[in-house]
Amino acid sequence: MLIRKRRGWEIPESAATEEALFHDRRRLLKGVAAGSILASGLAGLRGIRPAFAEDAVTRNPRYTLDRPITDAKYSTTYNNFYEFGPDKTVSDAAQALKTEPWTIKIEGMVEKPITIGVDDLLKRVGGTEERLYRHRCVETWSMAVPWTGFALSKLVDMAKPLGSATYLKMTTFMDPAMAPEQNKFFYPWPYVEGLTMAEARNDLAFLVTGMYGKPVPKQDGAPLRLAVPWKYGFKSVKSIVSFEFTDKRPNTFWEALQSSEYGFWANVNPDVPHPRWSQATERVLGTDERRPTLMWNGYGEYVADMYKGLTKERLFV
Ligand SMILES: Nc1nc2c(c(=O)[nH]1)N[C@H]1C(S)=C(S)[C@@H](COP(=O)(O)O)O[C@H]1N2
Ligand SMILES: [Mo]
Repeated sequence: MLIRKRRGWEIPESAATEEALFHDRRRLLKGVAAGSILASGLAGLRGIRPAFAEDAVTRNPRYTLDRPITDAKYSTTYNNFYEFGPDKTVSDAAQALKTEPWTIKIEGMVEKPITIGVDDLLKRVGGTEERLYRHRCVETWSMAVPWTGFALSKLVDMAKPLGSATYLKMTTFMDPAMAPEQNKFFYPWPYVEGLTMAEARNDLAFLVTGMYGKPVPKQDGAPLRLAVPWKYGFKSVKSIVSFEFTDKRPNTFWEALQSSEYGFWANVNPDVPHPRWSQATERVLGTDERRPTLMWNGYGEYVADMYKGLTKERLFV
């Protein structure tokens, strides 16, 4: 008999049904009243976090791909998540990540700092949408993924940053008992990333809560991670617990480790090699294909204008 091993991010069917029933009772009752079939309603809710189970996620047609979507079996098993280990095979170890409850701080130079649970945050920003994005790791592998989430600009609007704020600093959880690699002193934990305010307000900057129509797996940065697809993958910080508005450029994790190789900007550019390898092409996960890497990872029409005049910055490292 074939017994499929349950992925860490799929909760048992029994639990999903119970939880969905409890949190989504109103929708269910409405459905029953309208004579819809109970069973199909439940199937649709399976494994979906209650906060966004209310509506089916709609795909935003603005973001299209030039390549097939990467099969989930690759993008959920080939990962970078250094809190759980330096290898690509961290998906099992990452199941130690405890995502409930998950509290997020919006702090620093804002009108009114708040602490909010991730489900409440989703309600405050008005729910989620799906976007198809490319992802290009600085190590030259790439993937194409349907993310579910909301524009980072919505969080910025909600936060009401002061005019003096020039950067948004985003920080991953810090819990060495849960993530043993955080005991290693040579890493500058916790993982920190940052964007300018213009970048944080850019339409493309996306906060991810789901992947392939399901909650984002732990190994991919549950329950809330960033996707900034015109930048190398290390900018897309996972499992965020703090958004801090500041007037100081954040000292980001990889830049702190090795600034000559991983800078603050890290915009994708096939013509600017990494000090140790070419960035001209990329290996598409799940295929033998190498494709030419695109300037701004193909997102120039959305982002190139932001960098005009920044001639003194190392925009592509
Ligand atoms: N907190 C944290 N965020 C992180 C990383 C990490 O190690 N820790 N790795 C980064 C890198 S290098 C990449 S390429 C992407 C990988 O995301 P994926 O595993 O979902 O493909 O996450 C980024 N975000
Ligand atoms: Mo990466």
